[in-house]
Amino acid sequence: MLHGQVIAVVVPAHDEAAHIGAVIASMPAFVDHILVVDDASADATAEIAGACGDARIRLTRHAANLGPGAAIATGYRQALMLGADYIAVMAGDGQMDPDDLRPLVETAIARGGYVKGNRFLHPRARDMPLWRKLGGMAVGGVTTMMTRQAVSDTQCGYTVIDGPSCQRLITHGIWSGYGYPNDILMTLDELGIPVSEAPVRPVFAGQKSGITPARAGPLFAWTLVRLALRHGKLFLAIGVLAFWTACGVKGPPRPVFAPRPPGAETVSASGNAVTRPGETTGEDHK
Ligand SMILES: Nc1nc2c(ncn2[C@@H]2O[C@H](COP(=O)(O)OP(=O)(O)O)[C@@H](O)[C@H]2O)c(=O)[nH]1
Ligand SMILES: [Mg+2]
Repeated sequence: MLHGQVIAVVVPAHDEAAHIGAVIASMPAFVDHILVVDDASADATAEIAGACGDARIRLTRHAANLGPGAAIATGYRQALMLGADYIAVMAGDGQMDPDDLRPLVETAIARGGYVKGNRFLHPRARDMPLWRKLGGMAVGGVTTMMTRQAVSDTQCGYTVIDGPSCQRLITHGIWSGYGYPNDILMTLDELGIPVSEAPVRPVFAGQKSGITPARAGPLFAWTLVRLALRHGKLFLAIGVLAFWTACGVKGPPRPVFAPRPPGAETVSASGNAVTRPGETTGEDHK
């Protein structure tokens, strides 16, 4: 607990066997629940998480790979069922400094709503690869145009949300693929939920991302078009599409609105037990 509040941390993880153990081991003592969501990893991510012996862990396995947004949504639903007052997201790849969690949560307690980490505001901002920084700023600029929120590091996944706001966000729905940070910001704007920022240290220590420089341009252009359409901003969608076409980019890189198949989640009891893909424990966490 922190300042009398129940704190949960959602840890989305896909093929993070190399990092997940360290992420769990570094979780601050004030965290009450660690909700690891294994997004159908092909490696030993779930086994390592399940074997680390931390009583705060609750491990969920998606039977199919649904994307980082869907993994976060699964964790959010569980955190709400556990009665968390504040829910953070900390990636399973070790790119989020656990020392930044406390100030993020305290900002959420002070201001309410949604708090987003901002790597550009941190003294170590120069540690970010240039293409990530410039690409992130460009996408942030467009997202800010689509919302009334001046958030500069829109692609940072290190966040905290208060329980009631999380309930409203989940009821509205979260985009399953890589556009989820932008989708969440636009949904929060529509719901009138306040967004604040707090500096977080950028960590780039050789972790692999699903976003490569070659994939980033078409992925973000397509994401922004779909986002604009989803949130009723047709003219912006046409503008982005025109720009994208003018740049000679062909075809979307992958579908982003992955449906959630029935029975896609399997949930273990808290502790070390790990369910196999396709098996269930009989608990209904949807
Ligand atoms: N690449 C990828 N990551 C996923 C997926 N589902 C959950 N994740 C987790 O989501 C987090 C963020 O993904 P990552 O590729 O590192 O995004 P980035 O840090 O913004 O480049 C990581 O902890 C991943 O393990 C998925 O389908 N693909
Ligand atoms: Mg990452």
